Amino acid sequence: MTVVQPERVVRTTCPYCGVGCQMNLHIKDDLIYRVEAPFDSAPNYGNLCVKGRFGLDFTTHPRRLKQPLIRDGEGFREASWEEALTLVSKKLSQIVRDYGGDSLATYACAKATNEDNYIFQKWVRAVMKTNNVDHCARLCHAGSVTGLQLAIGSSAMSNSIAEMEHLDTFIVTGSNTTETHPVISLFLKRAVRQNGAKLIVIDPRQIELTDFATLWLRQKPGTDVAVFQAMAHVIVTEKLYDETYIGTQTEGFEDYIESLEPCTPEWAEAISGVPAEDIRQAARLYAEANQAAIYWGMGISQSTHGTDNALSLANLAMMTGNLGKAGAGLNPLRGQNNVQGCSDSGGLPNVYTAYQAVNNPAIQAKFEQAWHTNLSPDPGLTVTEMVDGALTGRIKAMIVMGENPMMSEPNLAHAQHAIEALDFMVCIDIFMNETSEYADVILPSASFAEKAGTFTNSDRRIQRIRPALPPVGESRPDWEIVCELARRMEAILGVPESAGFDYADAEAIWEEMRAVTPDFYGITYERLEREGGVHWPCPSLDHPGTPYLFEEGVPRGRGKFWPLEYGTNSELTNEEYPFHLTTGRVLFHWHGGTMTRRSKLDEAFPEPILEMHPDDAHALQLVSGDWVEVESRRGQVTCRVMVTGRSPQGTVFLPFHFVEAAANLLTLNKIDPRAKIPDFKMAAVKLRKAETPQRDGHDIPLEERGAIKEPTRYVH
Ligand SMILES: Nc1nc2c(c(=O)[nH]1)N[C@H]1C(S)=C(S)[C@@H](COP(=O)(O)OP(=O)(O)OC[C@H]3O[C@@H](n4cnc5c(=O)[nH]c(N)nc54)[C@H](O)[C@@H]3O)O[C@H]1N2
Ligand SMILES: Nc1nc2c(c(=O)[nH]1)N[C@H]1C(S)=C(S)[C@@H](COP(=O)(O)OP(=O)(O)OC[C@H]3O[C@@H](n4cnc5c(=O)[nH]c(N)nc54)[C@H](O)[C@@H]3O)O[C@H]1N2
Ligand code: SF4
Ligand SMILES: [Mo]
Repeated sequence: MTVVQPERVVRTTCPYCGVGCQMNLHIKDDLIYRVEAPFDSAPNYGNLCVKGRFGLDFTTHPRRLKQPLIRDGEGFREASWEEALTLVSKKLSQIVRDYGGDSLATYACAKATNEDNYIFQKWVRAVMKTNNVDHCARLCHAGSVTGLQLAIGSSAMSNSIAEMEHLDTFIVTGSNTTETHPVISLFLKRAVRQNGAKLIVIDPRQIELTDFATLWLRQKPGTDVAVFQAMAHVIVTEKLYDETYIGTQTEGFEDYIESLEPCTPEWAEAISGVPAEDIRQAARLYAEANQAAIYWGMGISQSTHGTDNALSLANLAMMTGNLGKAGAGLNPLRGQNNVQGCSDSGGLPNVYTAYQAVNNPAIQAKFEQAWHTNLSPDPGLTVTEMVDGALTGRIKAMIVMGENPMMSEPNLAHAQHAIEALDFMVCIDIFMNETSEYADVILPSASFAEKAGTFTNSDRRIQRIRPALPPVGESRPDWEIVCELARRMEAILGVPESAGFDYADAEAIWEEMRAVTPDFYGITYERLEREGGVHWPCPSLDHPGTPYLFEEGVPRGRGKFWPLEYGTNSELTNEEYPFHLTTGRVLFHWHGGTMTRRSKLDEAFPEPILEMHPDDAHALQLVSGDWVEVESRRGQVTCRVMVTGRSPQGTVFLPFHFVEAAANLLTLNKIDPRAKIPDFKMAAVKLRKAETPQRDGHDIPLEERGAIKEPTRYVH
C-alpha cells in the first residue's frame, strides 16, 4: 500500500462546535484528504470527533456557491461581483434613505471569523447607522447570558477545558455533551473514570453521560427551577453553604434564604418527579465538594424561563463559593465554533467589541473617534424582534451572513411570513440554504478552509484559522465582501469621511479590533502563531491570558442572589396534544444540515427520526421504523420513529437538522421576556401512525418530501 503524501499540511481550527479543536488538514490536489489532530495542542490534545475528522468534505461539495446570484423570477441567475455589489449597495442605501437605518435587520455569523464579524457590525453601525445586529446566540445561550449578567455581570464560560480532567465534582444539566461537545465529553468521562470525580446528571433524557453519573436526576422537562431551588433549600437547612464567600463576595443572601422556605425537596418532587432523597443527595454532593463545577447547555437556556434557570444555577454556585477557582465555576458550553467570538466582536445589538455598551457615552465617543463617524446610542433589535418587526413593517430589509433562520427559527410558518414581507433580502453564505431561497441577492463566501482569521472557542481561547484550499469559484472571505459593500454605500450615502474599510488582510482587521478592545489588546497574530491560542481577557502583550475568571471577584462587584418563583409559561400538553415535544441535536449533524448533509456524515445518519418511549409506542401500536405524523398547533411533519427508553414516557425528541421533517414547523415562537429566547424544548404535539409516503406505488425518496417549500438544493 502506498501512503499518499500531502502537498501541504495546514494547521487550523474545526469549523463545527465550540470546543475549538486544533487540526492538521492534509491537502493534495486541492482536496482535504485526511484530517489529523496534533497531540501537543490544547484544547483537544490529539482528539477529534466524527464531524471534525470526517465532516469537512462539505468544503469541496459541488453545490458550493461559486458566483453571486441575483433573483430572476422564481429562480436565480448568475451575476458578476460588480453587478451584484452595485445592486445590493444601491438597494440598501435607498432603504436607509427612505426609512432610516433602523429599518434594516442584520444577522452576523457564528461560523465566520472574528474579523468577518467585526467588519460586519462596523458596516452596520458606521454606515447604516443602526445597532440592529444580532446572531444565533439569541436562539442559543440568551437565557444563560441574561441570567449570568444579572447575577455576576459576566456571561462567558468561567473555567477552561484544560481543568476538566482534574474535576472533583460536577453537574451536567441540559447538555447532551457526548453528542454536542464530544471532545469535552472525553475529558469529563476521564475525570470520572481516572480521577474518581463525582458526576451529577440532571436531564430528562437518558443521555450517554448518565452511564458515568453517580447520580442522575430525571426531572420532568421544564421543571429545573424547582429542582435547583430545592437543592439550595437543602444546602441552607443543612448549613452546607460557604459563609466566607457569601459574606465577602455576594449580596442579597438573606432575602434569598427567605424565598427558599417553601422549596422543600418534597415540594420539588411533586413538581419535577425527582425523588426528594435524590435532590438531597445531589445538594450534599455538590455543596460538600472542595470544588464543584456546573456545565450546561440548551436544556437550561432555551426556555420561556431560561433566565430563571440560569439564575438558579448561579445561586447554587455563589452560595457554595464555587466561583473564582480552578475546577469550579459556571460553564455554559458555547455551541457554534465562533459564537463566543461573534458576540465578542460586537455582533450584538447593545454592545461593541467585548461587551462595551453602545449606550455608554464614553464608549460611543471612543468608537466614533476610531471610525471617524457618528454612531447611534440606541440598542438595536434582537433576532426574535427582527422577525416580528418584518411582520409589522418596521423592518424593510434583511442581511443574513451565514445563518439559516428558515430552519433555525421557531415556528417556521411565522418566520416565513416575516421573510416574505420584506422588500429586500441579501444572503452571504457558502451554500444555498432554505433561507436564501427567499433572497433577492446571494453572495458566495469562502469557507473556513479558504481564509485566514481567528475563532474564539467556548473557553474564550482565541485561535487561528489558515487558508488550506483556494477559494471555490469566485467566492471571497466575508470581510472582503462586506468591505466592498461598505465602501460603495459610504459613497452613495455621502458619509463624509470614510470609516475605513480598506484592509490588507485579516490581521490588519485584528490589529484594529485589539486597539479598540482592552480585553484583546495583548493578543497578536504573532503571539497566536507562537502560543497556539490565548484566553481573553488579555490586556497587555506580557499578560498570559485568563484561563479562568473571577479570581479577583465577579465583574458585578458582588454577586447577587435572585429570589425565584417556580412557574411556567411553556406550552403544556392537554387531551388534544398529549405529547411533549423536545428538539435538539444528534452527533452527526449540524443545525439546518447545510454543511453536514453535504458531507459523508449524511450517510451515517440519513433521515429524521423521532425518539419515543416504549410505553408510548406500545399505546400507539408503533414499532421502530414505522412512519408517524407529528402535529402541533403550528404545523405538521412526517418521519419514522425509533422506540427507545432514552426519552421519558410522554416526551418525544426530534432533531432539527432535517428539512424533510423540519422540527421548527412544530415549535412555538413564545419567548422568555428578559432573554427573548424561544422555548425550543417545550411544545405540545399529537401523534398518529402514518402510511409510508408513496407515489405511483413506490416510496417517495426522502429528499422529495420537503415539508416546507422545496429548497433549490434538491431541485436539480
Ligand atoms: N452534533 C452537533 N453538535 C452541536 C450542534 C449541532 O447542531 N450538532 N450545535 C452546537 C450548538 S449551536 C449548541 S447551542 C450546542 C447545544 O448543545 P446541547 O445543549 O447539548 O444540545 P441539545 O441537543 O439542544 O441538548 C439539550 C439537552 O437538554 C436536555 N433537556 C431537554 N429539556 C430539558 C429541560 O427541561 N431541562 C434540562 N435541564 N434539560 C433538558 C435534552 O435532553 C438534551 O440532553 O451544541 C453544539 N454542538
Ligand atoms: N428546534 C430547535 N431550533 C433551534 C435549536 C434547537 O435546539 N431546537 N437551537 C438553536 C441554536 S442553539 C442555534 S445556535 C441555531 C443555529 O442556527 P443557524 O446559525 O441559523 O444554523 P446553521 O445551520 O449553523 O447556519 C449556519 C450557516 O452558515 C453558513 N456558513 C458556514 N460557514 C460560513 C462562513 O464562513 N461564512 C458565511 N457567510 N456562512 C457560512 C452555513 O452554510 C449555514 O448556512 O439554531 C437554533 N434553532
Ligand atoms: S468536538 Fe467540536 S471542535 Fe472538536 S472535532 Fe468535534 S465538532 Fe470539531
Ligand atoms: Mo447554539
